[in-house]
Amino acid sequence: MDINQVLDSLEKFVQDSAAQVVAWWQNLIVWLAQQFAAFAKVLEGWGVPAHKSLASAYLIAYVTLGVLFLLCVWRLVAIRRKRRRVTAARLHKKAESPGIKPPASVPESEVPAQGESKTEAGIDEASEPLAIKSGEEQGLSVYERMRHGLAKTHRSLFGKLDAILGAGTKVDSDTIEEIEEVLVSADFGVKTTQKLVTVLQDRLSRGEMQQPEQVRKALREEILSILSRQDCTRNIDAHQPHVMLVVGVNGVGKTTTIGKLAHQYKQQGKRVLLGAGDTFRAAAADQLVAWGERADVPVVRHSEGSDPAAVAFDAAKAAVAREADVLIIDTAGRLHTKVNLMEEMKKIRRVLEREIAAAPHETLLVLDATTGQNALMQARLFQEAVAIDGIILTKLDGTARGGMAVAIAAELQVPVRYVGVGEGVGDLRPFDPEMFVDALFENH
Ligand SMILES: Nc1nc2c(ncn2[C@@H]2O[C@H](COP(=O)(O)OP(=O)(O)OP(=O)(O)O)[C@@H](O)[C@H]2O)c(=O)[nH]1
Ligand SMILES: [Mg+2]
Repeated sequence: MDINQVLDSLEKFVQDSAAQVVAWWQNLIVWLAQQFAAFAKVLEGWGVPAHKSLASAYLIAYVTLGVLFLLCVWRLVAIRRKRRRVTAARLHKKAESPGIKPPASVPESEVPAQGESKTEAGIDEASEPLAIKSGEEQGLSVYERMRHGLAKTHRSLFGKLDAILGAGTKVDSDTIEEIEEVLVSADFGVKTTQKLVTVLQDRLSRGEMQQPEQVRKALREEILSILSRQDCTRNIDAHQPHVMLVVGVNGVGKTTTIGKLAHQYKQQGKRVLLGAGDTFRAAAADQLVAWGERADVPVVRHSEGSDPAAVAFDAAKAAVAREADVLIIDTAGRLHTKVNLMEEMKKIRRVLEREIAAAPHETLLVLDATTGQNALMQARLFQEAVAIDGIILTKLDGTARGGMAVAIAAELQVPVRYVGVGEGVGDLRPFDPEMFVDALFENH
């Protein structure tokens, strides 16, 4: 077969195919014309004038097809939006899952090392530099500082709730399921989330919650009610000196918090004394002395490796002798000896009690909010060993896990007394549930 023959057969094939396609289209057009003519006849039967029946048939067919096309597009967009929301919530939950490591006991080997908490908080949080300037130094109001500190949680919680509760959303059990995922990812804890979800489901079944705005309102109300169950205030004038023992695992922010507290009490005109009960390393006492200098308050310290209970004894004696209004004792999160940390805490408490009636008047547990559910675990352990009067939740500014405050209030029955929202001296705020919820829910 030569090239001409090949070209001829190719040409024939193309011609045949084109003829077939043309014939197919002709048949289709003829068939459609027949259908339209038949439809026009039907319309005539319904009283449409003969000269308008064909045009009416075309018009009805086009309008019907147009509506069907628009319905399909709308449905596809709705499915895509829903899928994106669910995937985003799942990814967030995965990214923020705390990786709970239940310690059997708290001594040395099992207490997380300083800095570990930041790693557990996730790459995002750890890599973000912490604010060094306090809100006060930036000239922000108390509420603005709280808002500023809770910005990450607000963005995460509010952003996701917004995606779920967009305008025109039909509130149903799927919506509540999606909210459940968001709450768990913001570290409200499984138990607390369950409580909140049950309230939402009840309201939904009673028909009280049909609009997205009603869901937000119900959630806000319920969170506020959980947070308001405990009395967060404390009178420090009942005893003189009022003795505060600050405990918590290492790196959570005990020393920094004591520095901030000393500054606040000093500003209020109180005579403050600090006790450097963390004798684990010399730098710990140096750090407290630096805060003491900053707040202009004296510090009782011993050398590295000495008995923390001896520091507590000397500090208590000095507080009485100097007629201090407030004595705050720092403690170590881990020990150089194999002595159980909790036994050491009990010993410090016994010494204080012997020297000053009913002391310590407050034992405050410092928890790092960035560690999520691990912090709850630590709280339970400390609670079992020493009576905890209040919680100080630090580093709320560096995390999207602000839900921790709600989980603590709901699950530990211990009030959150203060929240740390930055490293600056003014970045420790007495915990105000109303302000906290506003900072979480109000549009920033
Ligand atoms: N962003 C932020 N950082 C904080 C906050 N509170 C403490 N920190 C930082 O957390 C780190 C550890 O704080 P420390 O006060 O040394 O913690 P600690 O519990 O005394 O640690 P140990 O003495 O090792 O047991 C420091 O870099 C503090 O500046 C807070 O509320 N927000
Ligand atoms: Mg310290």
